[in-house]
Amino acid sequence: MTQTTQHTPDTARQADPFPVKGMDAVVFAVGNAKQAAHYYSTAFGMKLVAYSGPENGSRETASYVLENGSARFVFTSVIKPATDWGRFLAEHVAAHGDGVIDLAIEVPDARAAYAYAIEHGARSVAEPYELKDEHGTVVLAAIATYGETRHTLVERSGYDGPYLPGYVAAKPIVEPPAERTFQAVDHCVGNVELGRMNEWVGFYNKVMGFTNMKEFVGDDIATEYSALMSKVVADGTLKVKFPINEPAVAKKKSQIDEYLEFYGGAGVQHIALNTNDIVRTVRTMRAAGVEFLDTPGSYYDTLGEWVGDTRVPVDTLRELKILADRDEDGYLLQIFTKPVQDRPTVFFEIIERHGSMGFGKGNFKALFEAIEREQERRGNL
Ligand code: TYF
Ligand code: FE
Repeated sequence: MTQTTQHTPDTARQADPFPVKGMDAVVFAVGNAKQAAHYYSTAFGMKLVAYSGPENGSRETASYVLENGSARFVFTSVIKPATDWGRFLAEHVAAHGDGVIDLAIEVPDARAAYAYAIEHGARSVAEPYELKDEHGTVVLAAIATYGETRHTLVERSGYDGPYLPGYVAAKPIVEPPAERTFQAVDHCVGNVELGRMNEWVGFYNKVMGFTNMKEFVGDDIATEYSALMSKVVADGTLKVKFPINEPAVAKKKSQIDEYLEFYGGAGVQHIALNTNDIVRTVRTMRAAGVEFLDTPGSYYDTLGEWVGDTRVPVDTLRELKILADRDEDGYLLQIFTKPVQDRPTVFFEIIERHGSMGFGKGNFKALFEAIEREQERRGNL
């Protein structure tokens, strides 16, 4: 496969202009947060830790906070719109279906991060504000990114509540699996409109000082079979990684076009989750009813020849339809769920990394063919 190489992240940089601690939360606006909390508990093995709703003074919205290691998802739905926020949530769900409204980033200094972003051209969504309760103070601010998505910048050092002021601790909905299904958010991918990928890559370069990672899908591969172009931006420590996809004009309708049509514009396409034991994770999630993309047996017939030895025997990868890829730094194992709502929009990736900091470019052909088989089943190809 042809691959173009770009510069690796600029590690020589003196002072990080936009220091980040990691992802704070992925916030979803959904039609029914109560049932979403149940699905992510029983199917994804996450643990409900905090809640905000009418019982503790939030009459307009209900929000459920679920965690798995450092991965934190928040599911919010509107009960009865009364303010601009409630109307925003209602309209977001009407326009986009269930989707991600916020890729919240934890920063050491939210005011400084916000000021840097605004100075470098970000559009403000919320000026810095404080939330306080008996557990301490959290400083938040928010800037706009692609579509109707935002980045809330969260400064929470010293805060010891279950999530944010306004939330109360909650008990797990079911007993979580004995061993974690995943423990962190690896990367969060955005789909943007045709021709706008470089603009959004430039946005992260300027506004957050993020640099481009070397792996990307260029024109050559795009038109051959993948029907998308992709570049990855990351902070200097690689704790926050944001691939950006745009559709490519190819023989078939792009999977990105299908997303843009059904989501109603740009938005978050997939969230990748790190596991140390992808075999256990996939067995657990499959047993709980999570659907993964299918990979043809022929993929495994030649896999060993080019990927070499991995922790998991090829027969097990074949049984569970797990993909493998190797680069100069090591290898990775990955698998993709089917979309997790009725619209063919948001899905998840499970990834086990052994040295490789790539995104599975060796799998793009097999992966995109699997996605296209699903597109065809939906009548959208
Ligand atoms: O995050 C990535 O870049 C990989 C590859 O529709 C990928 O997971 C890219 C596009 C896509 C599915 C996966
Ligand atoms: Fe990915």
